[in-house]
Amino acid sequence: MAEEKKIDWYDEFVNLNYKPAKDEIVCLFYFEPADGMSPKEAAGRIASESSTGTWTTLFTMPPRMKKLQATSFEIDGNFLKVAYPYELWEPGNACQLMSGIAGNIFGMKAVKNLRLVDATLPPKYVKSFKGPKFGNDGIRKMMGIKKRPLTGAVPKPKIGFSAKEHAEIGYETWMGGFDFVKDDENLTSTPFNNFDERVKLMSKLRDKAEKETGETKSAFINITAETELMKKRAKMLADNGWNYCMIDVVVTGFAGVQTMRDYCSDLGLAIHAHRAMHAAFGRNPKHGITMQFLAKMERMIGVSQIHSGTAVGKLEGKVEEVKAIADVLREQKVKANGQILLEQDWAGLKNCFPVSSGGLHPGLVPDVMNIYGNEMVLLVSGGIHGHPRGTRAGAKATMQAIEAAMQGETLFDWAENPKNIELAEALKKWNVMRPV
Ligand code: CAP
Ligand code: MG
Repeated sequence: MAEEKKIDWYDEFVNLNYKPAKDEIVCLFYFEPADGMSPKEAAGRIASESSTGTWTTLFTMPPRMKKLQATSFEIDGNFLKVAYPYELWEPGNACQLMSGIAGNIFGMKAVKNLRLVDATLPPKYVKSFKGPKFGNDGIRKMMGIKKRPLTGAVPKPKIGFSAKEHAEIGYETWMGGFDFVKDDENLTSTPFNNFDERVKLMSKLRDKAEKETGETKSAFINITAETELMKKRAKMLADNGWNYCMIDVVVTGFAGVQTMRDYCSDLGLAIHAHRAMHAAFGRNPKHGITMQFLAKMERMIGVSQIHSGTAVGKLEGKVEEVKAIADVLREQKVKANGQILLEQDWAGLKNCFPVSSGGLHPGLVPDVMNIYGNEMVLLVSGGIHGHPRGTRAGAKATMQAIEAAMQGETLFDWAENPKNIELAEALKKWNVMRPV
């Protein structure tokens, strides 16, 4: 019987002795081969389908194509490393990178599960992106906040207030000592809270709060929409003296964020990146894309801060993952960390802030600061508006909890001082409970 013609060539994409070149992109995947598929066969298919290959050998194969092939070069249990030649990638194009290393491969029958954990992006690739406009030092300078975490809150319930009610809650939040008032992720422009009206009223009350406190006050007003409309809304914010905007970066996509990074930077606007929808692909520990990799992409594109989890609040995210995300966002040289992070040299790209939010209240402030330190944006929303004496007292209680943590005092000792009555009242209601 004639020898069966070889129809697939996946094995050509596996070389366990391969040493990646310095300028290759190296990806770390968690993978589970399909039943009957060996790890090597699955690894070959992952490298092939995410670079030059397809399921069959081809009639023509110009020899130069070999140089563009990805190589699966390390298999360690369910973890796989794949190296991609630099020439495969269009500098500055985040979408193309994702279509390559996070595209078809998730749907291959060759794997039962696949998760893109992290990637080492070579300096010359990283430098083809602009990164954050201001960096954390620049943001601190802009807001006049030297050391402590930056603070903010969303009016709650998260949607339904009129623009006037929204702005009044914002004023109370600022007067309680917070720096920012944040729109919720699902608030853009609605009949009951029109964007233009909200900007006008928030601008007026921001000026009032700044005059009365002598502090710089700002807001993450949500411009999320189709890109042309985002530009129009960003312009309106800049025209009204704002220094930030907010974008739901997962739903607007990498192309939208890349466009808005340049447009907002030209207007002097920092971008607060909400990550709504990330858990659709980030939550399953066996399949999808990790938050630490999404955070890497968003810093490279150039947001000024992005939600990174609390570990102690109401939403998913373990302490070690939260710390890994914070490292990706803040450090210049990120160390490899087991099967959670690969090393990353940021080639001088400015850093950005992790944003801890979700189910937080004054009683959890020390836990969150133990995880993040001070270099973060702390959002406490329900945890101030639910204070027994309302928003302003809730913000004060949170500021008192931050002060206690920075002084190395316990909250309960700190709350004994009558000037910290708001903290005492918050602890009476929530103590240190962790909501689920
Ligand atoms: C938090 C929040 C944020 C979540 C997002 C909310 O409100 O405004 O959107 O923090 O999650 O809508 O739940 P609370 P993450 O402070 O009242 O919980 O930060 O994990 O992306
Ligand atoms: Mg929200």
